[in-house]
Amino acid sequence: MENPVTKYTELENIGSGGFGEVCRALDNATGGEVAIKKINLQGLRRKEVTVNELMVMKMNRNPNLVNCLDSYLVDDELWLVMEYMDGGTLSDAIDEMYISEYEMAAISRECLQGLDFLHSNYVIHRDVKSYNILLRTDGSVKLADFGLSAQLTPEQNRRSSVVGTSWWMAPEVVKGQPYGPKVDIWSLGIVGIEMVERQVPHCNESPTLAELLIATGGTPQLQQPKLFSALLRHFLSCCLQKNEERRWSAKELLQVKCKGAAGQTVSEDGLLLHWSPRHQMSPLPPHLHFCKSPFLLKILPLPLKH
Ligand code: 3AM
Repeated sequence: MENPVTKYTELENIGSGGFGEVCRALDNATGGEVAIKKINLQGLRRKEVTVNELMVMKMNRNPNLVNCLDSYLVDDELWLVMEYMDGGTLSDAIDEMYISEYEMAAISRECLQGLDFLHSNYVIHRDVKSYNILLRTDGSVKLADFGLSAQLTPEQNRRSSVVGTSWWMAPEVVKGQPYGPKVDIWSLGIVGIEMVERQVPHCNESPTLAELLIATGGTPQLQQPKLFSALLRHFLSCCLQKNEERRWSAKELLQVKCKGAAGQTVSEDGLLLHWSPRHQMSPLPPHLHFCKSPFLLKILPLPLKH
């Protein structure tokens, strides 16, 4: 019933897309920053996707998901008022700075916590990619954009529609086979390759060819695996198992005691906390070394959008 136009002061447009636009705004009552996604509701498909996004955001609150604070219908637009993530997307971070293995482990762990929460609530995100992982300069990492997510039930726990962004899609998705929550783990493995190599496999191919290569190819490999620690390689191989049954779940990746590929025993804190910061990708242009400090949670000390 409130009027969002008087409740918030819009500061700047921070992005736009087929859906409409996202702006940064101030909540006049609290003085806090928010992001407002204004979604144009014209067109039936957009309405379904939007309602989906709103429902999933409202029903699934977690520190590793971008939370919806409010929603309004303003003329032909749905306004989603969300937590403002001042560090931009992980994709921006990959383009603009060097991410050490240590930071990569922390980012992956935060994403896995968000995915574990979604999967425990029978939700598949279905569009995990670096553009949909948002960062805040206090070190928070959150999954965003739930427009393509699917709500499962204990009885009906598989889907088969080919949905997502081609380069991050799991083999069972591109093949149109029934699939479950582990498609998000594959996509997170591709994000892992992105963080390490600064590009996804088949990045120069068209979406159709990329999907064909995912369906017919083997497990995606690092171009220079020896530059990285055994634990990082092991983590990627756990995520990028073509056979869904052999692919690890979010819970397993976070909790299960395991042995690293090179025989290191990993304690019960889990695999992710134990990547060694000593093994870092070194051949990078000097200007990218400015934020190399390997602190675990304060991962992004510098504003990214300059
Ligand atoms: O266009 P770019 O990639 O710069 O990061 C999101 C994207 O930025 C940003 O809006 C653009 C279109 O999606 N965005 C989305 N949700 C956001 C949020 N909650 C957000 N930025 C900050 N906080």
